[in-house]
Amino acid sequence: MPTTKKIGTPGPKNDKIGGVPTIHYFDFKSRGRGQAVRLLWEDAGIAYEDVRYTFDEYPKYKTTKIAEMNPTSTIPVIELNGNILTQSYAILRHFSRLLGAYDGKSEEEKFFVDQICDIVIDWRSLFIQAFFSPNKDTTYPEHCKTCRPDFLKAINTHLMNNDLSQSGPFIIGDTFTNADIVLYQILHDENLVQEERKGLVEYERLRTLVDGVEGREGVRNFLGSERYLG
Ligand SMILES: N[C@@H](CCC(=O)N[C@@H](CS)C(=O)NCC(=O)O)C(=O)O
Repeated sequence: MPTTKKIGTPGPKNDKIGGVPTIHYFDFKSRGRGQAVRLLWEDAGIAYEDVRYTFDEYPKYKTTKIAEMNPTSTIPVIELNGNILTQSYAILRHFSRLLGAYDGKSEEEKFFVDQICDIVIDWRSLFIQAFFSPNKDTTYPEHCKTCRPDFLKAINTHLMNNDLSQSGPFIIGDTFTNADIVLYQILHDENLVQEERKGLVEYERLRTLVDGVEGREGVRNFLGSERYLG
C-alpha cells in the first residue's frame, strides 16, 4: 500500500490554487520529477498530501489507479478538487501561473526560463536512462564523464553570459522561477550539491544558484526538516 502523509497546514496559498493538492509519486527519497513539484509547494507554503509508492509496489498501481488517472501511465500525478494534472513541467508552470510567481515577467525573461528548463528536461531524460539502466555500473559513470559535463558547461555558460542572470543568484537574477527548481533538483539528484558542492567546483555560477535556492526560507525549512529524505 502506498503511504499517505498530510504536509503543512492549509493557508492563503492553498486558497490561491483552489485547495489542497495530492501528489502521487515514488517513495524515492527527496528525488525525481515529483520532488520538483513538492519543492515548489514547500517554497510557496502550500499544504499538500504526499502519496508515495515504493518501486516494488508501483507496477501494480501503474496499470490500475495511475493508468485510470493518466493516459501515459506515469507519475507524478496531481489531484486537486477533482481535477487530474499530469506532466511535471506543465504542472510546475500551471502552479506558477496560479500563484502569479515562479516565472519571468517580460517575454524575454519567460523565454530564458523556458530555455533553461528545456535543457534540464533533456538532461534528466539522459540521467534516468543511465542511472536506472540494468547496466548502471557502466552507463552511469559514462554519463558522469560525458553528457553531464556538457549540460553543466552549457547551463553555466548561459548563466555567465546572459544579462538577465547578473542581478542575483537565480536564472533571472533576483527572481526565483520554476526553472531554478528543476535545475536545482537535477543537480541534487546527480549528487552535485551535497558534500559542500564538491561536484560543482568548476561551475561557480551554478554554486551561486544552488546557494540561492537553499537559502530560500521555504526550501531551507524543508531541507532542515524530517521531510527531507536525502
Ligand atoms: N514527461 C513526464 C515524464 C514522466 C515520467 O517518466 N515519470 C517517471 C518517474 S520520474 C515514471 O513514471 N516512471 C515509471 C514508469 O514509467 O513506469 C513528466 O515530466 O511528468
